[in-house]
Amino acid sequence: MRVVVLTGAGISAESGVATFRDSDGLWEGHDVEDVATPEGFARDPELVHRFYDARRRGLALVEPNPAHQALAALEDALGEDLLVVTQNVDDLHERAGSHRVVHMHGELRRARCEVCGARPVWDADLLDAPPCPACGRATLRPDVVWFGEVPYELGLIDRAVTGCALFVAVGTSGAVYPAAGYVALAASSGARTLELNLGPSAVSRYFDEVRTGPAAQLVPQWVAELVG
Ligand code: BV8
Repeated sequence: MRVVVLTGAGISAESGVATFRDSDGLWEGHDVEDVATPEGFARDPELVHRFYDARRRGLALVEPNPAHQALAALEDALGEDLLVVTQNVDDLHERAGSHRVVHMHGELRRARCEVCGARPVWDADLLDAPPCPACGRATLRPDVVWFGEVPYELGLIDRAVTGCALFVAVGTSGAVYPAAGYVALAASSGARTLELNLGPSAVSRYFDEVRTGPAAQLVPQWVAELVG
């Protein structure tokens, strides 16, 4: 059975990674417009680099939680019949052992050259304008999809969502498109839909079934049911 799991910040919350909207609208003390838009980056690149450099460094301080581990175990069982589409830019799915992961909003551990388009794996800071490994220019930005920018792999994701038998959303508020539209696309393509979330989301009404609780409990339970 083909399964697509869409994850959001809530799956990493129990690993200690701040979610996007649970912190009363300010994201680690910053306004979205200032740190997650191309306009904000053009206005104050230093602020944006400091924001992402701190989050990139923060990855070393957190670990995958049982929800990430359960999805990695599910991939062991389902192989190519499972695809994880994540809105998260952390590397916790990969560190838990998942390989079939699509980061539609990019990754903290990659940079992107604004001139040559290279997307090197990147673990250092970007504040001090290091040279692009491919073209040598000091034009690297975080390889993260900001508001107003087109997410990655939309064609691949659309095909996976329209072709799956089961669509599961974990830890996402359903506030950001096109990700929030995938449950409706899955349902219209005949898939069964399940939401695992701490509280109601903006799209809970589109799901056949909604289970409320922390991901570190709900995801292992659901995976155990699925793989029996
Ligand atoms: C695009 C990367 C064009 C940065 C992010 C008006 C109406 C509709 C749409 C729009 C509009 N105006 C503009 C738009 C489009 C816009 C959008 O949707 N805006 C919204 C805010 C209205 N979207 C875009 O701009 C996108 N691009 O549309 O391009 C296009 C599209 C298609 C084809 C051609 C052209 C680009 C959006 C990407 C923005 N970048 N992240 C970074 O991470 O630094 S998005 C940002 O929000 C987050 O990073 C995250 O990825 C995303 C969604 O947040 P969630 O993951 O859901 O997290 P959140 O905090 O919101 O919720 C956490 C949830 O977890 C909660 O429900 C909570 O209850 C739950 N939870 C908490 N703890 C737990 C838990 N659940 C379980 N267990 C727990 N322990």
